[in-house]
Amino acid sequence: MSYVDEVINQIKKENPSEPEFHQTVTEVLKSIEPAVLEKEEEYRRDALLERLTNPERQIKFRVPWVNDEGEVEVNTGYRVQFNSAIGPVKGGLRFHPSVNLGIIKFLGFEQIFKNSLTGLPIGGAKGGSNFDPKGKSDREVMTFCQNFMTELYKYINADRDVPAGDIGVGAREIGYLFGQYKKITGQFEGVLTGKGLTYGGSLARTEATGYGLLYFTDTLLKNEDISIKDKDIIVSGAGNVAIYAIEKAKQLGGNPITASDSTGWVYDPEGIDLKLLKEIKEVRRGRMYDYAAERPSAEYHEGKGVWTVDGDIALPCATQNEIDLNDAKALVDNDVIAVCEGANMPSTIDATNYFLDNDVLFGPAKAANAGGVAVSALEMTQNSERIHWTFEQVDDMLKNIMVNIFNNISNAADKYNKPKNFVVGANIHGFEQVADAMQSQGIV
Ligand code: NDP
Ligand code: 2IT
Repeated sequence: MSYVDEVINQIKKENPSEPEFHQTVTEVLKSIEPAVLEKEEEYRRDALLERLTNPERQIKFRVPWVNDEGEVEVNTGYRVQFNSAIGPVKGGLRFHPSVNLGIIKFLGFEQIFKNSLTGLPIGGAKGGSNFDPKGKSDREVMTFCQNFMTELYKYINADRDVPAGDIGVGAREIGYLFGQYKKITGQFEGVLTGKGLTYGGSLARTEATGYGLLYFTDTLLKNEDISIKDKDIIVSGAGNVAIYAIEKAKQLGGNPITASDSTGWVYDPEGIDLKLLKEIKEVRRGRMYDYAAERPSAEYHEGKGVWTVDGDIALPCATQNEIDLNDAKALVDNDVIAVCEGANMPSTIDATNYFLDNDVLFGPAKAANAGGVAVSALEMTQNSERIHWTFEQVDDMLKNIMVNIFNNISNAADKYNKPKNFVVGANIHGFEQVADAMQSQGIV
């Protein structure tokens, strides 16, 4: 049995009931196998893959809080500090009822390679809670965030671990978390990113993941002499990533025609009305059916199905495994040209392989959505220097980072005789830097 297969089997055995974690470990290790083979003796001797797939530290804690009715509720909090070989660990916090240890481990493992691809000095981590912010009052969200931070603050600081947002954690939650960290520690420091602009946040962080996704997609298409202009774009999600993907897609001349949430999706052939979408999602915290009710050109569909829409480019921006093999087949039947992942691991392994086998240009999440964490790292830099850069400065750096990521993963794919297989390219390029740093630092 190959070294990679041994480690995958071991991970499955030692971490039962964590299917998403198994999925990412299998996807990453299988695709880096050619690079591992080149140094197999050394890696086996030093148990490199065993160390890589075991988090440095995982913290699980109870978060009791009192709701508006005066009742006590108890949620579970997590922080998995996966790998600090190339820098202080960094990654978002997810608040969603589906959160469990396996989900946080899958996200933390992906984050190691994504952060490495940015070229910036950040290790990989992820955290969150099964708390559901939906339907909660601002006061309840604040109380929860304060109680969450009352435990988490013990394990983080600006040079150790710097959390940020993810599903269910946006500017409001980051503000409450930051306030509580400062109250407990007395330190005003860049311990979180995605902060408000008046207290250390970076311009363009809100937009960064969606904008970065489009800079990546544009670069990928240009490399094939394809223009994004006038292309119909199918977007899923209607949160932070989806909204700013739609915004940048429009600025580049594309035509985003769908958006979705967990209740349903809209098809709007005239192009998504961004102002209305922002008003409903960012201000009112409403649902996609509210959008359809106010937009005569939009059709509303309950449940799943957004991938059946005929479009040229697909940008999944909601959640993991939202594109399965049947969805991939529907997209390929409709001659989709490119699929670039805004969400983390939105395609199942079968769906990914189907895209690759059918010559769809496929931009994997850890490359395509790295713009968010990249600008988070730029926020850390600004905080350390106690300065603010302009929107244009940050946006230009983001563009460069996304173009570099594309070039680096494309070169890595070529080097291993898998041209245009950006899954292999991203995993190998991300892995090589982390592996080198780990080997240099000894058995730790
Ligand atoms: P938000 O919470 O802002 O938005 C999430 C969107 O996806 C909402 O429209 C939500 O619908 C929908 N969604 C979430 N879970 C599900 C589900 N289980 N089924 C169907 N729809 C769902 O999160 P973000 O936009 O920040 O994150 C979206 C994705 O992008 C995630 O995979 C995240 O990990 C990834 N990501 C985020 C980055 C960031 O900077 N924020 C950076 C890189 C990746 P509803 O409101 O109904 O739940
Ligand atoms: O998945 C991700 O890269 C994020 N949620 C952003 C992490 C960050 O630290 O900005």
